[in-house]
Amino acid sequence: MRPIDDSPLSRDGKVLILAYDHGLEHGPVDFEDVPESADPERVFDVATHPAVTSLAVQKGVAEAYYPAYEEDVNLLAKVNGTSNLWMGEYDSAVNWSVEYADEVGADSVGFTLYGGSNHEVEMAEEFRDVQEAARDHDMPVVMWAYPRGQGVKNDTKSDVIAYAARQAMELGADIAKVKYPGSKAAMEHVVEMAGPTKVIMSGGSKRSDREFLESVEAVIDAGGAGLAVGRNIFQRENPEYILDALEEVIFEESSVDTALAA
Ligand code: FBP
Repeated sequence: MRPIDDSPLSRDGKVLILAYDHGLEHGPVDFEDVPESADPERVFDVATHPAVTSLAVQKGVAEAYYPAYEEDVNLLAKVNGTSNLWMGEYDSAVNWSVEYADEVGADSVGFTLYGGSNHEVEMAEEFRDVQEAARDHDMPVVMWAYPRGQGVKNDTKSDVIAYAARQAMELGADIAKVKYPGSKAAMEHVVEMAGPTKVIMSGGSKRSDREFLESVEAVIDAGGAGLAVGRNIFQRENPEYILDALEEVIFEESSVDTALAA
């Protein structure tokens, strides 16, 4: 395991990754509510907020926009990803190598593993190559640990999420990004199963400020390291407001009431 505390991915051991690969994963539908969010420049500007420890994007967005932001934004190269235009068992293409991500300026890498998919074995082998290359380049590895596919009946069950976090640890991820298992107690179990691998919550679809922040507070209280979030930031008209509140909850360990009152 590579300690992340001294890496650009974290601030004081905590993590807030702004994820912006939705144009590939979901398509333009995710930009409909706030049309300016289709412009990567707007999201790179948002990523300069001090609460954001890293911005996760795909290769094409990194190549086109990162050169103007390399002084102000830490780059997480999301090395695999796919559209939802096709049908079939869950899988994801590896779109750029760790070596190339390093050339583009990435500080860390991210990889989605669909445990339970009929393609899990091939994906785990691809993850091996990514994880070992990342070690060679001294880059922390974040696994989007998303059990999905024919082998998984319910991907929101806390046992399944705990298994995903454990799988991330056993395969050598430094951070496991998992769905919120529904309660602080369930999250504590997930964190325990991940051992030395840090656990962060996946943001999910847009929710009210309070509901979203309360889930983040529960993650921090349970020993989680933070959050990787996309829609709950860029689908808001005022992303800075929710980032200010997240800064309070994640880095200052303030309550949601304090964060919302600030
Ligand atoms: P969100 O906070 O918007 O959920 O973003 C996190 C993320 O993992 C993105 O990196 C990815 O594009 C998306 O969620 C995948 O969402 P889904 O759960 O629909 O596959």
